[in-house]
Amino acid sequence: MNETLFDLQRDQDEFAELARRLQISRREFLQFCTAVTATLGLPASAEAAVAKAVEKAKRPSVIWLHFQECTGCTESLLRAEHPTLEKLILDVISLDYHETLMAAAGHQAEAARKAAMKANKGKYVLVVEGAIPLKDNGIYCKIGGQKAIDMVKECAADAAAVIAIGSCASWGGMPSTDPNPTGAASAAEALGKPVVTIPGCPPNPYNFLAAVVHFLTFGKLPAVDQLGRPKFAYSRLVHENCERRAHFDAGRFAMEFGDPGHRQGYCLYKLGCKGPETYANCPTILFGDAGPGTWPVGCGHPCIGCTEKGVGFAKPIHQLAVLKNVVPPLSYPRVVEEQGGTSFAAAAALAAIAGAAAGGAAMLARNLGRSAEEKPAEKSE
Ligand code: FSX
Ligand code: SF4
Ligand code: F3S
Repeated sequence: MNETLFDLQRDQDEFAELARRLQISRREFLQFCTAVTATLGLPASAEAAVAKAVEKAKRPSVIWLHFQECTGCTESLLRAEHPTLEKLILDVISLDYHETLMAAAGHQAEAARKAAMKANKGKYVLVVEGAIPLKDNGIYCKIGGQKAIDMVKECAADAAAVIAIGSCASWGGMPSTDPNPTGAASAAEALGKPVVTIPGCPPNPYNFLAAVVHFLTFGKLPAVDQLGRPKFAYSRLVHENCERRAHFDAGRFAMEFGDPGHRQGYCLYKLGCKGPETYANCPTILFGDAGPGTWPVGCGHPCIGCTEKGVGFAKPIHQLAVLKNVVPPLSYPRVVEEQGGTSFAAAAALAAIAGAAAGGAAMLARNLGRSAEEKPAEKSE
């Protein structure tokens, strides 16, 4: 542990207040800071700054709007198995308006929103959950008699930052599925300017929390890609970190749900897994703080590409994914056909056609041997 963290650990009085609020031990708190620092892709030396920010920074006022969605984003934040997660989230932000959680209703709720906006003008963080219908002048979603499009514009005008949480607010998500009868659109489209997006249906609560902690620690939201997604969470394909990737590389695939390959944890590509074209950190940070295997592929279901515009809710579940940056499977043995007819030279030629390097061809030869030895997944009778 570095010196600054050691200092922090000695700072018993200050920590006692935090421990009382969160009902967690110092050990749990430091573990949390380590996890968030790692999720953000920051060096271990940043842990102390993260710990200090969470412990002492003034909690930013957050106004959280709900539009066309299922409230799964909020549920995933609050229903984590481990009770400290939602406590931490509610501790690091001052949630001044949230229709699911606030006790107020009707005019009282709207008055609370306006009061929070006025008191924190230019400083509050606006979180948008759900898509915003733009068709027919936006009449398909109203809150307190106000159209969603008008409310989001009003709230964004004086916000310090806007975060679109979930795929609905990030790119339209499920409500925008063809034929999109309400013209459901993203927060960025509705506002006509880019916003930070945390896609996923639901999104991973740690990604939201890590983005907020970054804001607390450095006074700004994290670096994003061209779609507004924080790079710390969305710069790698699901396929790159998937625990079944070795099976993909070796040509071992589940062909049907419940077949021998599926039961042995083989790759789900041929069941339509969209991991090869979906950017998200699900396999590395998992979901719900509930232990190993708690993500779609870990549970035996193909990734449906829920974070990715044009994939989730757009492509049929069992359609094969586009392979974005891996050697196409043509260079691997085909598991449903008889093997052994392909000579090494022919396989190497295939690999070359596919753009594989010489090392790739050697790997291919190894994979060919392994697959032939290990008898591939067979179709269930
Ligand atoms: Fe639901 Fe959120 Fe999906 Fe959408 O999540 S989990 S439909 S992304 O806006 O509530
Ligand atoms: Fe994992 Fe899906 Fe890639 Fe297979 S295709 S390795 S199951 S992400
Ligand atoms: Fe979504 Fe795929 Fe992750 S379905 S939760 S992006 S594994």
